Amino acid sequence: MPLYLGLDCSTQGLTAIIIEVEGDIRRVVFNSSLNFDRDFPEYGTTGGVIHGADPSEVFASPLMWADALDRMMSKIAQAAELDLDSLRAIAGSAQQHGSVYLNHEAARRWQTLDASAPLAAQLGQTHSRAQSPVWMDASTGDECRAIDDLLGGPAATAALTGSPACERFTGPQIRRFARREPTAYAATVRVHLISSYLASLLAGRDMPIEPGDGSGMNLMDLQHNRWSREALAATAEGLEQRLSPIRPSWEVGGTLSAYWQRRYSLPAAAIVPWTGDNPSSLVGTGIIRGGVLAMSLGTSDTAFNCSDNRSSSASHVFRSPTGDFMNLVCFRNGSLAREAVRADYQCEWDDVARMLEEQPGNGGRIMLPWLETEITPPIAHSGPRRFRFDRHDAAANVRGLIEGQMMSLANHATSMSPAPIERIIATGGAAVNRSILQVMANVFGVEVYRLDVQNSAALGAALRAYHADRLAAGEPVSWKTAVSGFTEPNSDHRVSPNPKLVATYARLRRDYAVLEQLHRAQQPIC
Ligand code: XUL
Repeated sequence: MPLYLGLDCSTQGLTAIIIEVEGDIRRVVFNSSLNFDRDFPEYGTTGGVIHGADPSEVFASPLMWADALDRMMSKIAQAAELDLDSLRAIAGSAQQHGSVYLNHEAARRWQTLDASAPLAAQLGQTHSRAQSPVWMDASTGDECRAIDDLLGGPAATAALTGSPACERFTGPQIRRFARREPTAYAATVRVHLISSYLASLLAGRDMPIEPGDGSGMNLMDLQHNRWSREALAATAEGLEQRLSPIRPSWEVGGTLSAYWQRRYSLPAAAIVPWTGDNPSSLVGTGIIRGGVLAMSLGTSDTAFNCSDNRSSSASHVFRSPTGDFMNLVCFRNGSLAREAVRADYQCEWDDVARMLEEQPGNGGRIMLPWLETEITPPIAHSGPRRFRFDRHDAAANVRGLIEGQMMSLANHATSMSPAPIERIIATGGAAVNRSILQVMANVFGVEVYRLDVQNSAALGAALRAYHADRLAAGEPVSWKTAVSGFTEPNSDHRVSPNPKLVATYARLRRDYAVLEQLHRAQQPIC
């Protein structure tokens, strides 16, 4: 039976999922994760990253990611249950936006690796920058302002690239490096995304950049899936020659290099371009058409959809690996805010559930839940705003926060979605909390499902590997066929709205929108 490997290199670890697909038989046959802090302590990371001298600088070592890839391939090779001769294709995803800087030695070294020796030890002297800035890096504010100014302002940058210049995006990272370390930039022959870097290590040569992850760089012309001359010029000199070409997501870009084939007795599997973790999750949650909204309840909360139209009210518009657009709104006040309120009022999750069920709608009391500065809407001054209650009422505060978050998500996600939202797929750590999903169902007025598979990005990668392999074999499958059997929501995990409460929240959502409008800061922040 053909096997397809999907890898996801997230901020905190590396996950591999292998699927087996033939006709109606579709199942996950391998699912394993490595954690950077626990399994690679020699890199000294916390949460998968290290902070620079300036705390706004956040990095990780590209060698750590290479090391993790090597160890994961070794785990896969040792999995007795897998017939790896049937491994047809490998795709992947990685945390978005981070950049890897390579010198002239890299491409030659990738071709001449010794299969009897570990990968990372052989990659010394191939990087022109030892540490890679990652998406949590916030040191590029000046660069963002400069790029926006050169492109005609944040709205013009967003119209061209899908997002205003954002601190965590790759273009501003490259600009800062080129200006602060011109000699090291001059020695850089290739700048990769983390995704395209890892794909290149598998193929043993430079792999292309894929439009889904390319749209997180402030460098790609989103409409045409090509490098934007203006954005390149606003970022750094000689940048185009340092970037791989942008190629379609579904186009096989290489084969597994001799190093991996010999080291782990693997076949010459096809290497499919890697994408970003968010676009990959879109496929891994089965969101390949409009009308379905994914809600990822994580450190921050993110709502995203797949649409043939780009939304003007999204925080970011990326390309979906299906070729459509992925509209995304990002809320900084997610799980950290929920945890902060829970800690403040010394509640367990059971207490939170009880409070939410006790008085849905909070008796008309509303909180604008901006414990931290907020991205959506742009709010520069932190601190929750309470209406008709104060900080002493624990239950009103707990309900106020979670209901406020859900009303904000609903109002903004609805204005981002051209098609009516028919159903929500909830993922992320807080999605295991049924009482939160119940508030979500009541506020949105639609059914909410939780997916069984935890790592939707790695699953999405495996599904993309399958889709690209069939296309290359001249037996293309539709995206619907590609995701079927893996991404159907489990009806045991369905949460249905209560019609009476839907009406209550519809009224409250209007009040919420008015209050939010009154408090919106003037200046957008990213
Ligand atoms: C998306 C973003 C994060 C990273 C890490 O724009 O910055 O979601 O992809 O997961």
